[in-house]
Amino acid sequence: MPSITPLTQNWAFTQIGGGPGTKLDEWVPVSQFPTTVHAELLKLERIPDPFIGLNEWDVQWIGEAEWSFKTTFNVESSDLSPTNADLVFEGLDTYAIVALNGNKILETNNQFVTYRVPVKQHLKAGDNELQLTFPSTFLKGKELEKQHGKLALWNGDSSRLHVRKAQYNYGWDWGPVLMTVGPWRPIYIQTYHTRITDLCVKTSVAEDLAVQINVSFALSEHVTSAASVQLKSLDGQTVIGESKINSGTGSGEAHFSFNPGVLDLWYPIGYGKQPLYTVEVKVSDANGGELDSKSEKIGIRRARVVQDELVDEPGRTFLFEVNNIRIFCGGSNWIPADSFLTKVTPEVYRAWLQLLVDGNQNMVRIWGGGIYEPDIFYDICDELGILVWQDFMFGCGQYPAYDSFVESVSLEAEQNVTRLRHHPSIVIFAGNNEDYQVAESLKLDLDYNDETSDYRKGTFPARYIYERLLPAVVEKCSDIHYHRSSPYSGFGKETTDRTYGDMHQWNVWHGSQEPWHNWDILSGRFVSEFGMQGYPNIRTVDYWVGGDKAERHPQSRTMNNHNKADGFERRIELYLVENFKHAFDIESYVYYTQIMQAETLASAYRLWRRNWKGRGREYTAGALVWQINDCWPVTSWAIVDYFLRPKPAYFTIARELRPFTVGMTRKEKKTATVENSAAFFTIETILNIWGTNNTLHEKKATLDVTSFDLHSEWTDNWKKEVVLAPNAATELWSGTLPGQPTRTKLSEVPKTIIVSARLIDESGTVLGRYSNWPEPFKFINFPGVEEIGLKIAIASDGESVELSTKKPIKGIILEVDGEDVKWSDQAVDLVPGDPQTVHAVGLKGRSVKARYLGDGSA
Ligand code: BMA
Repeated sequence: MPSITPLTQNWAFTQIGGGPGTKLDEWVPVSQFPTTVHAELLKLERIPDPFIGLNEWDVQWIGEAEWSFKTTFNVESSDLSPTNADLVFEGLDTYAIVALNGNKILETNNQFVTYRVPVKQHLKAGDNELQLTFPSTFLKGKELEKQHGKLALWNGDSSRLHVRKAQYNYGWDWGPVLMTVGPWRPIYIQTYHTRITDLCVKTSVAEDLAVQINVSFALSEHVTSAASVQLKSLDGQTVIGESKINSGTGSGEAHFSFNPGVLDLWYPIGYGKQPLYTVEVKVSDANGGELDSKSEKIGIRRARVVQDELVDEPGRTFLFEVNNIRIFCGGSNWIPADSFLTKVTPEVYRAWLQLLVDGNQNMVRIWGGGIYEPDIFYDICDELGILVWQDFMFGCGQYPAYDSFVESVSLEAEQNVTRLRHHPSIVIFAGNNEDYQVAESLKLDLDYNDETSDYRKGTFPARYIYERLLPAVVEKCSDIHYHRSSPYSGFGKETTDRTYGDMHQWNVWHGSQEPWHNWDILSGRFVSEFGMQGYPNIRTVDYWVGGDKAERHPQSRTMNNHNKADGFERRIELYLVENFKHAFDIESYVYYTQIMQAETLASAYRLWRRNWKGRGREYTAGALVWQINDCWPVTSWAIVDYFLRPKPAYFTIARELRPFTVGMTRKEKKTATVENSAAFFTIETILNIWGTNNTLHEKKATLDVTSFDLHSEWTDNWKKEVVLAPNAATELWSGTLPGQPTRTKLSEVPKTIIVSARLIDESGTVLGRYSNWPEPFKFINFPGVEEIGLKIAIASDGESVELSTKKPIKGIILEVDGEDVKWSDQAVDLVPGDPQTVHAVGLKGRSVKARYLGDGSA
């Protein structure tokens, strides 16, 4: 049987070659393995924490220096008896020259590739020395750029386009420039006579849900062997199918067929369970001696990307269907969870993905400027039922397609698709992030009707990769849908077309900087990116301020360094000034930017989920917010910050992704009462109410609508029995806003009417609630804090915070001094007669502070 020996001990590292800024001219033992230079120098306190203040700029020398790692490991002579001995490098960042006992055995140029090197001839019994030398990736990229030409991009140094390294390391509009270097993934020795080199399990599930499983495997050596292929339940106990194979060819196949209902299908969260099976291959020699065994966890599901014509709108759907169920995808974009990836443990991944599920989200997009995440990420998505959109690692650039680049990309794609293809959670591969948008904006050679040219000769050469190389690899190695890019429309349309494919709706924040209230007219068939910035928790701000009181204000140089978005000042203030009377001390700025982000993003999900109107009317089939996480402490579009502290937007989004929700809009309808007159008119305020239900069964409920006048005791309530259609949005009511008389002059200031709508089931449980306020909020003259009468009571369990009020309140954000707590909700909208309880794990009876609009802070 093959044996694997991880090489994790006796590693040391040093800086090579002297030169400016030499800081480490000795061999120093590493603190962990795998590792990277920054992580080690930080542990050694040889560098300041790049996440604090302006320290990022004190460590740039590391990215331009040369580094080396070495270890010695012992080999017993018995270890050398098997026919083969390979050294396997699962991830070297990025360019490395590898020597074993002084013999150069490998030269690498791709951070995303696993390198396997036969080394039997170089190994000796006793001590062996392995040395990895990493020249500067940044300088390598510069050389390649000089050689092959400067190309266009958004974010980072243009030389990044020539380098197969995590692109965000070059800096992004939410991330620092930290050019990591080192052996970032495991290294091990594998000895064997023969081994199973490839185990491929292709599952196809027919429309009637009958299942076909085709297993194929290959051996490294063509030996006469017998193999058994077993399909087992996940616990390995029950053998569901078995096939015996005798072969001398070094490969084998087995096929299993099952009628509908025999096997348990894998469903995304909210639609069923996530059963997993195991396919196990055991190969033995002619005498029955086991040669090797390999198993793969699989989930069986029928996943399709459906692009059907719509009943009554132009274009086509872009929706995900699993096991014949059409899924509204409410989720997020994922970026690498740390600038220093070796710090991201399986526990950290689980915490993030559990947070995503706890936020009622069912999809995560792994964005093209990061990394192909480790197996544990996808294992957890399989387990939790999170659908995965996987980009190939290209982001916002005019990438080259010269032979050596294409060769490296081809290996990278083949390896990563092969590694990822068994995960039921992965439902789409996308060729890149926004590279067609770069091409469109620069008017590069991009004729969407030209499907035949050799694009490598034009100004958008990477089209060859996205339209020839990658689809071929995905087709050959998996049965997962391939999409040329995100965004991509297809059907000859540009990426900004809102009626085909997926789209990145950045005209709120970027582009035309639309008001977020226009999300309804900015929607698309599948909105795979959109966002709004918000400050993180004040504790996170204080982490990067590092105690420097003079810098603890929104306009400081330190704050600036912790917001990388071009023109962020103007954009944040644009949306604040247009909507909120706000204050400028840092605590208030955290509050107002967070409420702004929470409002902006919640309304996007609310308005786009309304477009999911059942079969043939899936006008919008998904919304993936940019971004769920951060890679360092920063102000960005993230809805959860680097320290996994959710921002209020995380909770307002979670409320809009509950199985049942209620939504409302109020729009003014102006009608001229005298022909051609601009002076004589009426203005009615029209209120529309709808409900959504993402379960597969219709839901009966009571729609309970209460309207309040903020400046008097007037209220109005009515109830209506409603039926929410299954897996769709249902329009429930439309009419004039209660309590708001028709106006005839603009000087007649509308009343401040707040409408609270709740969906209540037969047991009295509130399925969903939403309060609709007059906007912009800045126009509202809030009553005094006394009159508002917010009451915060801590229940006897010391962790339940009961909120009640005398007047409607908008945007309550709760806070405690000292250690943070795990809140169950934030940015709460409260109305009289509908108290709400927020759970605060870790509160331990401490008093709770609240900020809200009209709390007197502005
Ligand atoms: C899109 C993303 C990222 C970027 C974000 C915010 O372009 O793909 O590249 O960080 O917008 O600007």
